[in-house]
Amino acid sequence: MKRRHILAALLASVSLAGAAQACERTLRSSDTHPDGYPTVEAVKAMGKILEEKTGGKLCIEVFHSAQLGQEKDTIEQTQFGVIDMNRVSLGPFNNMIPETQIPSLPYIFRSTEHMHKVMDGPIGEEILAAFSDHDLVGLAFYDAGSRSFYNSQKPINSMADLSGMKFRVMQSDLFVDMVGALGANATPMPYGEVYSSIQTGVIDGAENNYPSYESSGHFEVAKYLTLDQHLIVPEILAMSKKTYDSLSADEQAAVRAAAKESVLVMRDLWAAREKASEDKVRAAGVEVITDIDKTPFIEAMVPVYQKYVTSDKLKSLVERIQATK
Ligand code: BDP
Repeated sequence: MKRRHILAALLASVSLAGAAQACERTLRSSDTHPDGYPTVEAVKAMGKILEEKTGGKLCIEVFHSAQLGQEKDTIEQTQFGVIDMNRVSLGPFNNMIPETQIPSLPYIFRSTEHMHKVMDGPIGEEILAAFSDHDLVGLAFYDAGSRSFYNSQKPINSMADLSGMKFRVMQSDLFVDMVGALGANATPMPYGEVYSSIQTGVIDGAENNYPSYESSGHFEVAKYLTLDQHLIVPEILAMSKKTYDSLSADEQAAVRAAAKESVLVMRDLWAAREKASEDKVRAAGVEVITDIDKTPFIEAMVPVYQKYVTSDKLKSLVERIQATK
């Protein structure tokens, strides 16, 4: 039995070495989510497409489960070229790249279809291009469903119920103000600290989509979910500019095309996972409040828009998004 294990381990290492050798260069990509999560699988799919397009020259290895660090740190490392690629929410870019604040505005998108229409078109390209001033190359947007509040204390049936409660948000001033405008208190912190912070009562809850709420285990410690759907923030797949500049023009084109192709893979995986995650948390006894009047939430966001949508450029982005049918 023991010898079999050793043999299996040996064979695995040989085949791993074989796979690595087949590629001239393996790009390292970071993701906070666990193996099997749609974003992780989509970047793996991109890797396969890229390997094919470059005749085996370029591959991607996805370091999932925050192996390379929490998002803010991995973003910096990607800017420095220590990490080649990163799949992150747009949220942690908000304080650095003003354009990313616009698709991160609460209730800016009417639906996921509306978000797709906007981000697949010229507005999406404009926002991707904004990354190039920050040592990054924006490659594609991925889905992240809609984000809603969950907590350990009580069912939230109206905006008034949020009053005085403490919620974790991503590290973005915009989200701190969003929660404040709803009458609650926001605590920005890395994703990896949320579970224990809810468990120990440092915060009452957080906000996220079904797949993250489920895969992070947050549903185990925060059993009340209210589908107010305040955010539909897309995710970004970005490459370090240093890495990108080190590629030939053909390879750069292959990277861009492979990233775009992986978006379609991602959308299928996402739809299936959203449903599976919802089923899992409901089966675990989570109380899901679906009947919630969003009008007061939307109205409360006026000062947030006023604070963040300041320049002509940002105003025009908002107007164009709202005018997209
Ligand atoms: C998830 C995003 C992930 C973020 C996380 C968060 O996919 O990139 O790190 O939310 O709330 O939905 O920090």
